[in-house]
Amino acid sequence: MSKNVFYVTTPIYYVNDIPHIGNAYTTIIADVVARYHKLKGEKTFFLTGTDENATKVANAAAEAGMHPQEYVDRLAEDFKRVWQSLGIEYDDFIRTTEPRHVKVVEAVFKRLLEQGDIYKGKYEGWYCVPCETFFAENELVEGKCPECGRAVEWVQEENYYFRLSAYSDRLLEHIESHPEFLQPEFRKNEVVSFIKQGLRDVSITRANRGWGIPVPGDPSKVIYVWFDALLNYVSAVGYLADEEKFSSIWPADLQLMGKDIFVRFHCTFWPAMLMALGLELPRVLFGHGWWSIDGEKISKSKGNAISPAKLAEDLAAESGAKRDVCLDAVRYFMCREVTFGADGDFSMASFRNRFNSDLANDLGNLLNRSLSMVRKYFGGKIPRAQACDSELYSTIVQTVDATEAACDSLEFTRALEAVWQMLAAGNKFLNDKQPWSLAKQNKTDELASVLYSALAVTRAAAILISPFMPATAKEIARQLGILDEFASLRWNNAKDQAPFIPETQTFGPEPIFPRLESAAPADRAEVPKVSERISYNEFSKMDLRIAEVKSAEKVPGADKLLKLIVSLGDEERQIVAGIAEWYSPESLVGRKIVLLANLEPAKIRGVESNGMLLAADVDGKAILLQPDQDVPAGAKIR
Ligand code: ME8
Repeated sequence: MSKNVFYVTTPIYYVNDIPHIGNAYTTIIADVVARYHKLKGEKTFFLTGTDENATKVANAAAEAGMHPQEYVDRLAEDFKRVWQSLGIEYDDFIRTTEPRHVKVVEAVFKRLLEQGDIYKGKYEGWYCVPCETFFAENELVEGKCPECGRAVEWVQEENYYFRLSAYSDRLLEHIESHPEFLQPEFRKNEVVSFIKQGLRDVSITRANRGWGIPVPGDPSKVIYVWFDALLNYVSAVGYLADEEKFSSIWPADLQLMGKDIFVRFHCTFWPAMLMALGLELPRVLFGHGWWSIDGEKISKSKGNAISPAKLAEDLAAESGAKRDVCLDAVRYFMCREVTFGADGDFSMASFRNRFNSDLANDLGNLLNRSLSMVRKYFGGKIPRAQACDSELYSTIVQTVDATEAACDSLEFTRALEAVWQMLAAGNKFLNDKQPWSLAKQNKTDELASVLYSALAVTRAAAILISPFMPATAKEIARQLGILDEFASLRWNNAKDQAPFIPETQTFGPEPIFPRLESAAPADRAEVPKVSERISYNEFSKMDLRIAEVKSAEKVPGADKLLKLIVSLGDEERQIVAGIAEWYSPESLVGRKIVLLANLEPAKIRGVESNGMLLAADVDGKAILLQPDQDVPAGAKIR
């Protein structure tokens, strides 16, 4: 049988603590990728699991006063439970203490020993237990571990070695001839220079202290945890046990991990092991960036690790949204906030802001507005129309293609941005077509077509976001009255031009993401004193207008600034606004704002600004003002 399955993996996590948003990140991304490929109708296999044979796991068990086996059994269940609560749909969960894995590790060890890729030698050197890594003297930084800065131990042992040094040239050749192999590009360079520095053979056994996989025929030693752990990627899919399964799945299409274990382990040691076994190498190894929390490293000792499940629970209690939808908000935030590959920071302020602006506003508003008008004007039944408005339809088609291209190249931020641009186009479409006026003028056919089209955008969005936010997608489908068929829809169904059966009963609208108060009352700064009085004459010098945002983009090199083109009805002009921290450019397009229109022009960071956008200031955060009803651009504010 030949390979016909898209295979994606996460690292197998050490079971020395329960998962935090860092481990959750890799697992969420893998889940998004697997769901995306499934949605495209491909067979997929998504593997995660736990790394249980490490010294640090045994140490954590000792600290908890438990036998290591009892301890890992318990924590592996905790991991499974957390993944389940995060909506992670893995196909298999491998534990390295399972016999199916141990057998493969033993067999591989024996085989590589026989063929000379493993040999016995004396090891003397430094070992870092928390990182489970050997270091040469010159790799230490001030005598400490170069990775984590903690103390290292001097180890003197008769050990078995893996002949890594023999693979340098082949590794470099493979990297060069497979440009997709190591991603992102900037980390590839790190790998190449690491290999070019010269690879040393790796000691792959340690003294047996009662935990780990014993060396076959030499039980005084256990197999080094990384040699053991990396093999999970093949042992889980039938290597040496079920050749048919194995050849339908291996090689992996995408192996995901953090940058901490990219260069040395996954891009050097792992491919060399596979080469020694005569197995194909994975198609892509991706080393993503590191999450911090409020600018600080996530650490057990600081106690700042955020549990994604707890975060969602708190959010559900506060907002009244369903718990699984709140988990989707966490998934959304992590995929949207940072470019995949780069480091990111998790702050509650930016999380809450995305919840309100992207989810409650952009996504929620389009659904709520469209469905409430369907209820008001058509008794809640999908109105009769031939198809989606043709201009809006071409936006949908372009969005599906752009989102697909972005997902294929693992640019999840860009994928979600594309969907949010489509939502903005949907909201703008309603603003432009003014269905409420059509209703007043009894233009029923046109009204039906406008609402049908707006709903078509929400349906397309539901399909495209379903890998990222599965519960939300289903909830949108439920409110649209298409829940039954939704499970059988595929990616390309987002391009259906006549996606609804007219007269289908819709439900709600029920706000999926009720807005959060922007800051907890206790945190709120004092209300500033009202300034000195001015005369009406002075006030009337200010020409305040409603303006509509036509386009928005970041000002290069200025994190806080956005450049907007706004319409005042009969003229368009450019303004610069310091709101980039709180509003994404695409969330603004189509939105009405309040503008001080006769402020003298100024250059801000070299960019011309012709007017000033007004916003409420809450603890230094800008919150835009929006008219209560639809108001034409250019309307005067007095
Ligand atoms: O290294 N930001 O397991 P581990 C982003 N058992 N990702 C993070 C993160 C953070 N702050 N913290 C953790 C091991 N991760 C080995 C792997 S694989 C054969 C063996 C994620 O429990 C990221 O994917 O230390 C990182 O590589 C992984 O968790 C490390 O998990």
